[in-house]
Amino acid sequence: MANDASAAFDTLSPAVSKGSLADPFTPPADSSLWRKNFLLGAATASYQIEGAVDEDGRLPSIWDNFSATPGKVLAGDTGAVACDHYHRWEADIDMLASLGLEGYRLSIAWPRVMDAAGRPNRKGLDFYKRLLNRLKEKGITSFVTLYHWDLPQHLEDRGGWLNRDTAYRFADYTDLMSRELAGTVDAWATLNEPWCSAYLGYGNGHHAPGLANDRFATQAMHHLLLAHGLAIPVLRGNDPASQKGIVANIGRGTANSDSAADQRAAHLFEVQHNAWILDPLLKGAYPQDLFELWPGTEPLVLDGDMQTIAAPLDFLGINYYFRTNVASDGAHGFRDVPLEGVERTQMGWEVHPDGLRDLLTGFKKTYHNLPPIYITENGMASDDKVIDGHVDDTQRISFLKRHLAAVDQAIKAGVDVRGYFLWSLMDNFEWAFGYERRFGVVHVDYSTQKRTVKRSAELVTKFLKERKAKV
Ligand code: IFM
Repeated sequence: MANDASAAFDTLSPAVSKGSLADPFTPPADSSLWRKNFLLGAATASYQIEGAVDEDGRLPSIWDNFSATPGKVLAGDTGAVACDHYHRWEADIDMLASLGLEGYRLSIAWPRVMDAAGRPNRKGLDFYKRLLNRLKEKGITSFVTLYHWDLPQHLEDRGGWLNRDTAYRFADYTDLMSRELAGTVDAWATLNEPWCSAYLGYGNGHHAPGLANDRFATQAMHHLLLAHGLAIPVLRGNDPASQKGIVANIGRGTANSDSAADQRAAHLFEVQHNAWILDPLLKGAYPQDLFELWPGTEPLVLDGDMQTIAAPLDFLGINYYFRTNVASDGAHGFRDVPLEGVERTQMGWEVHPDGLRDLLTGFKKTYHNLPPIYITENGMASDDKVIDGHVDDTQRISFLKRHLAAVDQAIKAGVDVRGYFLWSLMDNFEWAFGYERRFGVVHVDYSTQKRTVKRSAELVTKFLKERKAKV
């Protein structure tokens, strides 16, 4: 039972530690990942793991309501219990530490820490204080995301991210968190993946709050970015020693043919997925061709908003998962053309590590002020099963190795990448896909809450131990 996570598993399973198992993970000797200051960690998010949705004064979030609505989440799953991390956090942090992971990216549930009148909820705050102090004791670098999609429902009732006022409420929430938690957080990220909040939440309705309107998506995006811009100076004032940034999901779009129309389609795909977020943050302007593509969807932008949004960043968090092959839609947009015969994950997403390298090196050319980068999420879902106490997640091992190699190539090409967080520390509530899709490097049996370390995590641990031992 060496890899039973309910026990202390400082030791690796005999097969891995004795080297009798092939090691298809460890990076080659010339990889920059051997640098001891390259942070290797794992990430989670509050609604996906915590459970305890109505304990200790937590208010309802948009995801409680969305997941309780029939037909919105696969199998009717909800985050009501999830990984029960709210009660098991100590064992989970012990597990993280025993895996040798050096960084932990978590998010704070806004509805857990603040009431509808903006007053602190002490019990909720104490949960995060205890957790962050424990990470500090263990010497684990903490990356804290303030908003990973669980908006308090009372704010959605007043328009959510369609209401400009939500950006100011977010600044108040940031103020409270950074005063209360100053000194315990190494790096703050304002938002996780504003593109997903805006487009999946307000554009196509696949995520909470479930609205579907193109104009809503762009306005929500503007208010999210404004919230970010308002929060950065608040964080600087309250917690000067920490790093401040934001986390963006980025997408690689490649053209289905050499035709000018398909090349333009691939360009527009990347404008819509990447420049739409990175241009306002790093250039203080929205990309022009975005609204030519979708006329009439321009958000309402007030004087001064773009300067607020372009507040200097200490780091940029990048989440990367897959590539999309596109062709012209015959008008002035693009359409997906899924490639045949390519490797895919349980999500159906194409495995394409080069896309990560190409995007990173492209950003370096496009943005002269590109801040230091952390890959704040990368990983894959597979239908993992525990067999004889082990989970042999072969595809994930290969996926991680190839994506880390892509990061190494980007570093060698001059991109300042300082760390990488596995998505995710453990299997969890995968939003509209519920518990079916397993992204963890630790398996969770949801009927018993037993954690089982997957082979991928063991190999990461083995590498980290070897790296630590190197003089
Ligand atoms: O699970 C999500 C996470 O919450 C945000 N980034 C993508 C992951 C996989 O879909």
